[in-house]
Amino acid sequence: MPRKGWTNWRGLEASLPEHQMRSIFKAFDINGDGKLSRKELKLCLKKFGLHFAGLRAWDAIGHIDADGDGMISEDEIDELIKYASKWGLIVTP
Ligand SMILES: [Ca+2]
Ligand SMILES: [Ca+2]
Repeated sequence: MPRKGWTNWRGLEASLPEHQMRSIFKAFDINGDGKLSRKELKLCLKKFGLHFAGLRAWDAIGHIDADGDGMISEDEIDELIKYASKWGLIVTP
């Protein structure tokens, strides 16, 4: 898991390249099933220093989860990365 540059990041005037954002999301697949559950996403958003991580995770999955399994699969991570801008996380190409 990457340790530098984002651990204490609060989303203020900070940005992450897309590939790094993706690897962070993947690192939070704690049970290794290849998908992010709401619980895993919540932990990830907390790590980003976001408030209301649980609500945000709920909201994001509601919008992004295309196949309705309640989790963010690898395909859906692309949408999650786009969604991150709504939380003030700046993603650069
Ligand atoms: Ca998982
Ligand atoms: Ca899904």
